[in-house]
Amino acid sequence: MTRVFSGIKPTGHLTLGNYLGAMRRWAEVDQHRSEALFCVVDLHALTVDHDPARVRRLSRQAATLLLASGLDPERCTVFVQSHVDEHARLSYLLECVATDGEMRRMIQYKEKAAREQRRGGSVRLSLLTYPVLMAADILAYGTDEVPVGDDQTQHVELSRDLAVRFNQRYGHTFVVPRATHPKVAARVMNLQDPASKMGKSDDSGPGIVYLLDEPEVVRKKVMRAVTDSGRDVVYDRQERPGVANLLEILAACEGKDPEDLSGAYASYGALKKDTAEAVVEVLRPVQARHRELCADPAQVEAVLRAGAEKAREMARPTVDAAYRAIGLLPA
Ligand code: AQP
Repeated sequence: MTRVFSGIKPTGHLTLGNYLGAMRRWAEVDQHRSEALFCVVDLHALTVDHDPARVRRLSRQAATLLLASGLDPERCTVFVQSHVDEHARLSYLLECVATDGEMRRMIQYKEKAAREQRRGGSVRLSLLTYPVLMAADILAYGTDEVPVGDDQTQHVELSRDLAVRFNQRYGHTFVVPRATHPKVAARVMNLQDPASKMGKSDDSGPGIVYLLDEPEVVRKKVMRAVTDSGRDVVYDRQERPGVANLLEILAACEGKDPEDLSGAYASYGALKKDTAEAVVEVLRPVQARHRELCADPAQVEAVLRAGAEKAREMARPTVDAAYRAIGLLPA
């Protein structure tokens, strides 16, 4: 059976981008057709300046939202990365295979390092090395497929490169994974700045729809989305990025094609109105389930405990094999 792994980092409140680009597919497709693991990758949230209490709070919220979005612990494994030591154990070995040059070429490193410096902060070493930890997250489980948004393509490529390199040097140990992306909304853009991805660690603002935004807030944000100078509704990501973004969001919510939808609208206003309502409807059941789960935090904790135990058992044989293959004495 295909093995699937993916994660979400508690660096902010989860967004519509996270949902349409990743989480929804995990719940609707991946957990039904594969042996799937989904993880709150909390160690990755420590790579930038952070408030410990906030990371704890956001980790709990992310786990709750994963379940609220439809992940079923009977069908898949849901857990928190730091509860499973194998991730960090394997990460060090992979650092011994990765090179300084390939880490510095990571686009997200360049962007985030520049952002930290603009904010007057220092760049943590972990910001440079976290793609290796991400590779460990993936490779520890013998993962075949990594369902992610577009922005993670380079990181999954690195995982592939490290797996191939390790296998060539030390003998076959890792499955070589591949990224999979949704057909539409693989990169949901910021509603106020359609040149930038809707990212949860961006400074909060009217361009980001959060999964827990009230319907009225969602409507306001979508109605105020930046559109383009033209008047007609055409699907053109290069020339009309604002309208294309709305068409993709609407298409993803309704399971349609953005190009087909463009022909159905004569004005930006009508497109925005339908998009706002479609987003409100997609978020409604997630928010309702989230409220129920918040009333029973012990249930979420029990899922995470059981998930970590299962994940540990799944990861340990591969990580132990990697330790032996690279030349370390068995304990
Ligand atoms: N805008 C997006 N459109 C489509 N997919 C997205 N994802 C994130 N944003 C979008 C996908 O959601 C999964 C989890 O994302 P993440 O937690 O790794 O990253 P993030 O939400 O993008 O959070 P940050 O803190 O703002 O991270 P950076 O700055 O690293 O991008 C992934 O599958 C991701 O592709």
